[in-house]
Amino acid sequence: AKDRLSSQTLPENSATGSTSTAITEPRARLQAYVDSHSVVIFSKSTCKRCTEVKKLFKSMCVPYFLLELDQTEDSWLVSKPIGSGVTALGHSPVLFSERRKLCGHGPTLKAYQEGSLQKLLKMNGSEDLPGTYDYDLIIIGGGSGGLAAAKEAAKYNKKVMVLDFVTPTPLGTKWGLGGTCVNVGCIPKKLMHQAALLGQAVRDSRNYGWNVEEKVGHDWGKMTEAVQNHIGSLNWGYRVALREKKVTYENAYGQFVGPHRIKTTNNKGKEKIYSAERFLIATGERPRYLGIPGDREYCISSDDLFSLSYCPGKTLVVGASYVALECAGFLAGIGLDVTVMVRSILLRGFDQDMANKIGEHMQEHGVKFIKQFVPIKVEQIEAGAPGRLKVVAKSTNSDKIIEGEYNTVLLAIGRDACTRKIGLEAVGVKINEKNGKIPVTDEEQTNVPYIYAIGDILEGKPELTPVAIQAGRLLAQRLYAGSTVKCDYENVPTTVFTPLEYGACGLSEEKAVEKFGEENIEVYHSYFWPLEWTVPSRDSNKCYAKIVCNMKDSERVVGFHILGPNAGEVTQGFAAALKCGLTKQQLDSTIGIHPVCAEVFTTLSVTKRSGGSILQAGC
Ligand code: FAD
Ligand code: NA7
Repeated sequence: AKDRLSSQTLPENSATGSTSTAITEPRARLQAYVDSHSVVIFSKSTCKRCTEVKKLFKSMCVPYFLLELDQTEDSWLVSKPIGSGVTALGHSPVLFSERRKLCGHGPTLKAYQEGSLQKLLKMNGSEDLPGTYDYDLIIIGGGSGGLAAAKEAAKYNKKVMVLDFVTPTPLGTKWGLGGTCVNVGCIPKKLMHQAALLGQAVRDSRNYGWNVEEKVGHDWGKMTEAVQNHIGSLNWGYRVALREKKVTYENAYGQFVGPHRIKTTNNKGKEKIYSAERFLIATGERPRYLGIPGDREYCISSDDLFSLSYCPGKTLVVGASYVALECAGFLAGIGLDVTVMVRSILLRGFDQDMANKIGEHMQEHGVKFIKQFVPIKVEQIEAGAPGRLKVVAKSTNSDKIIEGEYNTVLLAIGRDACTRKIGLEAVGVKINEKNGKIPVTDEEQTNVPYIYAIGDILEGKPELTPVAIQAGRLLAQRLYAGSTVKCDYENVPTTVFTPLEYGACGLSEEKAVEKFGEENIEVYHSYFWPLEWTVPSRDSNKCYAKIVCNMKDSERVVGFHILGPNAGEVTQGFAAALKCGLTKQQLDSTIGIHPVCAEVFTTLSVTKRSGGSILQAGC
């Protein structure tokens, strides 16, 4: 990255024509500003280009002295040049750094993109920068976000490297390229959920005339092998895709060691140093542990579950997050004895009406819940695959202690951002010390301008694969293809794959009430009974549809919620409608598809406020 900024000191009084005597005094004043501040911006408050440049300096956290020329007594400056080469103040800002004049808007932005502005401003030890960089972009983390950004940047002929390294779990589980979603998240989770749904389908099939033997067993080993084979093919596909796109992939752990420099360590302990003009942190999260005796020795996390070499048997799931409930759901669905230990509420952050209905449904289908308890000790009674474990737990609202015996204890009590061991202090990237998350601008830039971050490690953003992918792609397009499109983190749809699936987009009822006030919210809702479930005569009036509307804004739909089969498929389409500003009236004028579950949204007529009956008897 070459320094392409021209520089000069403020010229002598060289302005032309009759104004030359008149400007002597203001010129001295301007020169004094330039002399006494390391960065000075002369701007016009109404000028868009000036605003962009001010925003840039703010985002870089570079302090500057600002003179809004249209708001000073030196108003003549707006229409007159202040020196040779310093023109058109009305259309572009004029900048000085260390008494050197920088060119206006365009060149400044370009210099920033190339990194030479940062160098000129001597940011983050940039004096010590390598003359040329090994890579244009080094991405730390080859998961959903990192791989998407790498492939996109490579499209624009950038030299890109991806570092991906999986630190094994306390029990030694590790996996291949692709990150959480592919290896220990969305993919195996959804496939195991499907295994459970098939169990239900086998039972239903008897009512549809299939002669299925009374006892139908499930083979954990076969399921896990098939799931892992699929994951293996995905891992391979990612490697091939990187090679085809000429992205360098290193299976090594990355740690910043200084400005623009990273150290990589492979599984044999071999270290290398690389430099890059820019870096992208996409290191994701890993499961949290309880910090009680026996947790790391005897408990597993979702990182171990999907490749467990033996059937987990009687399982205690600790936590009530979506990961906890999804795992509990499919384990029960394949016939295991499952108990969930809940510290406070189910699915914190999700609509609680929906969360409680999920809990009731799981309970009716055999999942046991121990509420308001937390484990305090896990002991091994007998080693084995699975062995036997004793769990001692304490009530959260009394001194009551309980004990239970399980084959497996699965911890799903949240995930920690992988940001504390990657040398961020060496480059000055700030994290939220409480949760390790990285705050970024709306362009995914950290407080260190040449370092960006995306995915699960971002503060206050949805932790979902498509979000990480979208952010990564758009970032690469902005950095290398002149795009200005930013990632929109609003109205992101999601689905919880519990036995009764839950799809949601927009606000929960609680959040909508908080935001708009209860009196301004109308909630329309209804139970429904999927036609397919009527013949086996199961789960009547368990599925549920709800929309939350803002009465002050033409009953715009601000929250969409569905509990039922294929909730993700249903929610995806409605999410597009919400993005387009869907109103209740538009939903009413939409003709349904019969006979499907989603048609219920075109006929919602009962408001929660009215207390009217919402039970349905079929079509
Ligand atoms: P990740 O995909 O986690 O990738 C980060 C990568 O960086 C990892 O491979 C990690 O090993 C590597 N790494 C970390 N530190 C370093 C380092 N210093 N050097 C080199 N490499 C490093 N999302 C959905 O959208 N739908 C779902 O249904 C869904 N289900 C989920 C189920 C479970 C059980 C879990 C745990 C998550 C689920 N998610 C789901 C969330 C989804 O997996 C994440 O949002 C997504 O993977 C985040 O992508 P990322 O790029 O931020 O990080
Ligand atoms: P969350 O959403 O942070 O949920 C953590 C859950 O675990 C929640 O139910 C907590 O209960 C519970 N928890 C937390 N600490 C404990 C202890 N010490 N004991 C018992 N229970 C506890 O995490 P997720 O697993 O959903 O994962 C977050 C991201 O990972 C998600 O967005 C996906 O991207 C994947 P609480 O409600 O706090 O009482």
